[in-house]
Amino acid sequence: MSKHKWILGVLLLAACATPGGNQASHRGESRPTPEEAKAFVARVNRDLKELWTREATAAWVKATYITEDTDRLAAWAREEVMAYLSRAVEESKRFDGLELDEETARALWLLRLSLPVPAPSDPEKRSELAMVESQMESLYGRGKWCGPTGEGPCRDLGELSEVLARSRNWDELLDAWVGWRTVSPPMRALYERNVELGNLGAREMGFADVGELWRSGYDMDPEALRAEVERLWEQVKPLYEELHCYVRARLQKVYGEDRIPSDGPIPAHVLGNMWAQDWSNLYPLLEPFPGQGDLDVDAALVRQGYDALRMTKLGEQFFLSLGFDPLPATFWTRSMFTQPRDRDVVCHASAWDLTGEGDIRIKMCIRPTEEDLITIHHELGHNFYYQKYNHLPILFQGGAHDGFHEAVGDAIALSITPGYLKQVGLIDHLPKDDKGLINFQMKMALQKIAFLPFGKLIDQWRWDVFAGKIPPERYNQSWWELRERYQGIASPVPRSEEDFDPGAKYHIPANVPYLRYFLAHILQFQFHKAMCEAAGHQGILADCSVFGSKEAGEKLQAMLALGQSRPWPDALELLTGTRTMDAGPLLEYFEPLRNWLQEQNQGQTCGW
Ligand code: X8Z
Ligand code: ZN
Repeated sequence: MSKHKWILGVLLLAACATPGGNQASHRGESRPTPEEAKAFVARVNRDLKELWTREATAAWVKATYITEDTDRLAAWAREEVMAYLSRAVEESKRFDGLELDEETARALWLLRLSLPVPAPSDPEKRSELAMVESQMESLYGRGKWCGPTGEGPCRDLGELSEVLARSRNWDELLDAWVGWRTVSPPMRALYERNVELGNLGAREMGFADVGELWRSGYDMDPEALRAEVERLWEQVKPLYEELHCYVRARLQKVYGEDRIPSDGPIPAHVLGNMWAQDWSNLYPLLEPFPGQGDLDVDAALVRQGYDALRMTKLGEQFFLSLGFDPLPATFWTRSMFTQPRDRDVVCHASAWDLTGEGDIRIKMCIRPTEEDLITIHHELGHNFYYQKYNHLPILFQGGAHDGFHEAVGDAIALSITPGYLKQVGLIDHLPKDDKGLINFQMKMALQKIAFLPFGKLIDQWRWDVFAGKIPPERYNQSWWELRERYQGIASPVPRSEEDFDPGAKYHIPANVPYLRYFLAHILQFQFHKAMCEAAGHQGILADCSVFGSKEAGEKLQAMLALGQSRPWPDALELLTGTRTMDAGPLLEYFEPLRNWLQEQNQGQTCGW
């Protein structure tokens, strides 16, 4: 984009403040035409591409170098986008009720959904919201626990997560768990304001509140979406309960009956992860058949001297084997692969598309672990999705719905089977029999099944917060009620409204909707099954790796290339032949483990 063109764009915006530029019809002097609507959309697509590039550039610099100054720069750039969108949506209302072609109507609808937390049109409030958002994310990114006296040594989230992952010492775990949660109380007041201001913005966009805006991005009535989520949850809940039952009994053997109850929730700090959302770090404690098949990828990565770049190359290789185009040279020079030693950054992994035309990157603090290798595949899934839909107008550049975007890399990572790991030399020999399969499935279930209730409850909490059903004075209490109800876990120490535990999870201060991950955990098994069929895989789903299958790659790419230009069932149908989300393939995948778990749990009191 030329600088000259950009300045012109800004001047135009400032001068007439009408993205459509057609003042006459705005005043109602003549009824707008479908052609005008089309021209309006074309104009908005052009403007947004520039504005989003500006915003993403500032956001990138801030996320990779947090200071008060980059906070401000990012907030200003965001403010401009917010201001533009408020005006554009207001203007687009003149096309309401007009008979429009499908594409134009869809683009106008997507325009209203394009900011997760839209700003009120009042300039002061808008600027306040932009700053509130920027500050919350920075508080998270900068967060450290310096011990009870505050004198250090200080540890960041990466270091504290390492304790949660590897330590089996109750008090050490507790210290890291409670310590990280000292980072979030200062976010509480900001979050309250975020809710108030966001809701004002959402109402201007025509939604009851921010939660309704979020539920409106699924090509169905927002209430129907709620029901859809419940339906999917009911499909998978029995499997989660079996896993919970087995894990609790085994943890009781490690930590004792006085610490792990037989029939109550599991303390949240002993599950191997800061939020108890992924339990795979407990695998060494829980391995069903010890020594049957060596799945220690962590050790292999270290032994073979894998660094961040080589791990990322391995990820890219998988996509290339499916026929995807390589990542651009700038991906390798502009991404942030490791944690810098000299400054604060937002380490939470993310994938970026800065320009909508090829400047794609990842930002991660990669360590040589299997968990990070899988996350790399997750992030690359976003990048390859960007590449596939970059040809579309910017308003159509997005996942079929946001769960699709999150599911692509995960679906690929489901092909990281013991067979594939052997092929790339990350394990020595294949587990031979059913025992090896159960071991592998346990590891997968600790990632995928353990996640499901967490994936669901985060936005259940936020939907109710935005709707005012959970007022600030019950933020923390209601958070723990949901954690207990869905995950069957409990805080290991008493909590109060002095705390703000939701803020200790990245997506809350960063305002990233979370339902997408729940849906992705269902969808990825649908994608996997469809790709395995295309690849001609014979045998059980858990054994399938589509590595090297151009047929699987072609089907996947056809779906990705639609971006969000069509309702998501059209996209899903292209790959899977079905138009509904369904946990059937997930249940099929875990069938062997489920039978095994049922046997193990016989005679146990499950539930909490
Ligand atoms: O946030 C992420 C990705 C970036 S989109 C690393 N995930 C969720 C989380 O970490 O909580 C992936 C799984 C769920
Ligand atoms: Zn993601």
